[in-house]
This record gives sequence, structure tokens and C-alpha cells, in this order.
Amino acid sequence: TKRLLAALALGAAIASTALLPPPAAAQTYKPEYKVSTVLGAPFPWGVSAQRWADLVKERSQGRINLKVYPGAQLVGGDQTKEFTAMRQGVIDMAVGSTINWSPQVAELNLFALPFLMPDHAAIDAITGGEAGKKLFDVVGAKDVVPLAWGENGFRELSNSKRDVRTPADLKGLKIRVVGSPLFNETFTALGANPTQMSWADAQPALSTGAVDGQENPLAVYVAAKLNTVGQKHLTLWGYVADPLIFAVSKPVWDTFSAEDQKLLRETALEAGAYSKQLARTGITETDPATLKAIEALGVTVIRLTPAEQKAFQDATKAVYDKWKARIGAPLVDAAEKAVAAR
Ligand code: X2X
Repeated sequence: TKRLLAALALGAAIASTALLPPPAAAQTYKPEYKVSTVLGAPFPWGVSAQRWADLVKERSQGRINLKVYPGAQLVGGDQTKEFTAMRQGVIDMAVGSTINWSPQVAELNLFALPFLMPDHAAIDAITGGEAGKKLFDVVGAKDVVPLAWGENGFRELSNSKRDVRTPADLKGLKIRVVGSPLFNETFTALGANPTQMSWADAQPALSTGAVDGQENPLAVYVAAKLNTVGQKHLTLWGYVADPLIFAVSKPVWDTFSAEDQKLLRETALEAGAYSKQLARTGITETDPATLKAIEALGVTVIRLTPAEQKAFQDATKAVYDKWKARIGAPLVDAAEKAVAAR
């Protein structure tokens, strides 16, 4: 009977605690928050997303646990569906590319306007100024809370067929692109044959020769070893740059206390700064370590003269003008002004 009494007491205790609200200190946070990225470590993109997760864990004493899911695996590898999945709360958080979100957020095509940004200072002038703020407002109005800018980087052109110095050299080359139709139109204007596919599909397509070329930052070229899939001709043309956005799904954001929202924002800003630093290392003429490493692999690195670069700009001018209107002329004007004043 002692046992029976003990069992009854235990049962009563369980029943009563089940009715009690959880103690105020123990917030009802998820055991894990899924952070979507396309590229994982050792790519700068994945490394900086992991930095965010590490900083959050440390500063929250393990209360908030972010886990990075690379390869756009939370959306079956289809990186252009990431934004929609975040809006719906299927993905908690992301370190996402403006290119991959541009099918849903037309304004993010800004960074894909050919030759808008001549250097890193131009990217910073845009993201750190009025245009950057407007873009965050646009994203924020679509149930995604943007916290900080990061960087995938300037996208350089590689191919397996020949040196590309002029638009004529691009004629007939099959080039893999991703994102919005703006990319198709840019490469079509240059005489190439663009074909849209995810990063997951791009690598096999390059290795089988189904496509001849691609465009991606140099850090991506190196970490993905694109020289091993025949990409021996590399043109430094810096035609577009791709910032990253550290962001949280709005329904998820609303579950955090104000203090923890501040923690998430501050750590995202730090990880974003780290991301820019990683993306910009080794790729300039004053800091050429990555370029040297690529050349040492037997890759021909083509540096364009200003006149050669202008030929590409002229050939894509009509596409720029058309998309300026689509993106919104006031936003593009603000970006152009920021670049001019940098
Ligand atoms: O797919 C690409 O080219 C990549 C990895 O750079 C992006 O996600 C935009």
C-alpha cells in the first residue's frame, strides 16, 4: 500500500505540473533553429554562417542553438525557393544571397545590374546607405527580418573553351546562371547561351561539359576546385557582386525576447563583417594571394583593360536600363548616387 500511495502521489504531481504554465525563466524556444545557406564551410559563406551560430551560442550561454544547413538542403537544393520557405516559416533563418532571393524580391536585382559596382567601396556605399536601408524595408515587409549584410562577392567569369576578352569571345558559349531572368538577358545580350540551374546541378553540368562556363566569386572557384572541371579560362570583369543577407523568418523572430533579438542582430552584424573580410581577401592586385593560387593551377587569368571592360558594359547597357525600371528607378538612382559619392 505504501507503493500504491507513492504511485498515486507521483501521478498527482505529474497531473498538477502538466496544468502549470512553464516557469517564466525557461523560454519556449526551439531546441534548434535551422539556418539555410547554399554554400557551407570551407566557403566563406558557410564559415561566416557558422560564425553567427557560434557567437549566438556563446552569448546566450547555449540557450539559443543555430544549426547551419548548407546546400540549400532545406528546400531540396532549389536555392531560389529559400526566401519563400522562410516567409512561410519552414526555414527559421538564412544567410541568403540577393541573387537567390531576387525571384521573390525584385528590388534585390539591384546588385545584378551589370557594372553598377566598380569596387568593394561601391558595394559598401550601397548597402550602408539609403538604398541598403530601402532594401531591408522591402525584405522586412515580406515577413523576413533582415539583420545584417554579408558577402558572397564579385562574380568572375570562367569557361572551358577559350580566353574571353571581348563580348565576341563569349559568342555561343553555354554559361550556367542562377537567379532571376536578368542573368539570362545579360548573357544573351553578350552573345552567350545562358542556361539557368542550381549550384547543385551546375557542378555535374560543368564536369560533363553540358555547359562551358559559369560565373562565381574567386573564393567559390577555389573552394569548389572549378579548375578540375575544365574551367581553365578565367576573366576578371567584376560585372556584378552578390551581397548576403543574414535574416530570420518573421514568425520565428516574434518568439524571441527583445533582449535575444538584440543578441541575434549584434551577432549577425559581427558575422556579416567577418563574411565581407573573408570574401575580399586575396583577390585584389594589392593582395593577390588567391589570384596567384589560381594561376599556379595552370589557369589563365585574364585582366581586362578599362577599354575592354567598357565593351562589356556597352553591350549590356540596354539590359541595365530595362531592369532599372523594373527594380524601381528611385532605388537605382539612390544606389548610383551612393557609388558616385563613395
Ligand atoms: O549558385 C551560385 O552560383 C552561388 C553559390 O553563388 C549562389 O548561391 C548565388
